[in-house]
Amino acid sequence: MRPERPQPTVLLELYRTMLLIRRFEERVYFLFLEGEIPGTLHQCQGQEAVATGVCDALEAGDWITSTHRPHGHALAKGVSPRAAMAELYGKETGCCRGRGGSMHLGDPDVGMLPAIAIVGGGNTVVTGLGLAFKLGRTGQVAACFFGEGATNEGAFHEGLNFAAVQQLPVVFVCENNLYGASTPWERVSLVPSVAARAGAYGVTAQVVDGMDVVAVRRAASTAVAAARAGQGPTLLECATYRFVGHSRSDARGYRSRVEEDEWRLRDPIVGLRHQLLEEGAADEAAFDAVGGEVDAVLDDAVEFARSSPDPDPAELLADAYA
Ligand SMILES: Cc1ncc(C[n+]2csc(CCOP(=O)(O)OP(=O)(O)O)c2C)c(N)n1
Repeated sequence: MRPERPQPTVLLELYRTMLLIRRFEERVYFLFLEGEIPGTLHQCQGQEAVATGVCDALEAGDWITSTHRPHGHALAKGVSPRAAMAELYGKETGCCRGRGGSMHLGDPDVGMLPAIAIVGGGNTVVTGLGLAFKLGRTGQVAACFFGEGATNEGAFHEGLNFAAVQQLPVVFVCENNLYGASTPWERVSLVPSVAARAGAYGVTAQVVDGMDVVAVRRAASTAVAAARAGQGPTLLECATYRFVGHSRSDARGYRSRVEEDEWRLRDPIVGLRHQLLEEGAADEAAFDAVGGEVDAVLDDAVEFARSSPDPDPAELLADAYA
């Protein structure tokens, strides 16, 4: 039986979210190079379908944890572009009042724990969220984004095992983009897939085409439904690729331009656009309208961030616990 295809309005909304993430990242890249945004950046161009598909499968009251590469997760979960941009600028109006910056985006009001940049850090914290939801019988689900590199951290194994044994309402979402910084996956694992590791803990796992937002959303919906029904965690391994370097100072010498070009042909945004045009579900005018809308949102976000106040230095130690 062919899986049911989402309505055109849903597909266009998924397209919009992916485009928002892509254009947010492109803007941020130039603002960083121009010296407007401090620190460093880990960007997610190419990986938009994973954040978008998973977050669309979650309810507003569900939670996510994220990593050093959190911009897409934040926007897909509903952190406002204004608050995300202002956070990158280190402004008081940012979603963490400018204290966190790029690697700590998050907003409890939309169910996103401020991102944890320690690789594998979210994999145990998410079990705490899941345990709280289970004990409180809240009906909520927690999803944890992480890279394949994180699966060589002890925290990945501890988190997965604990969630399995306790049958917690958690979805583990691995974004397997093939490289942990400059290290290829096959150099650090004799097991070819991350999903295979889940079997060791009795966890159901699935490999998903992470360049296909509809496939990700479908797999995530099944996993979220199982978690909500008390059937415990699922691991989704989403096969994806980051089109850019690991961080802003990465010349990508560890992979070939040919490989990059091959993955670019599978761009999730271009792919969905082609499908919608072919099916007659949307026309060029609809895409132009979405593009214009996204650009206006980002113009506003940049303007908001630029004109926002810096945090008050007198409050430097407020909210610091150690
Ligand atoms: C515990 C820990 N070790 C090392 C680092 C430095 N570091 C930051 S990102 C990264 C690579 C992570 O790769 P992966 O988990 O696959 O995520 P991706 O960058 O591909 O999204 C490393 C080693 C860190 N932040 N935390």
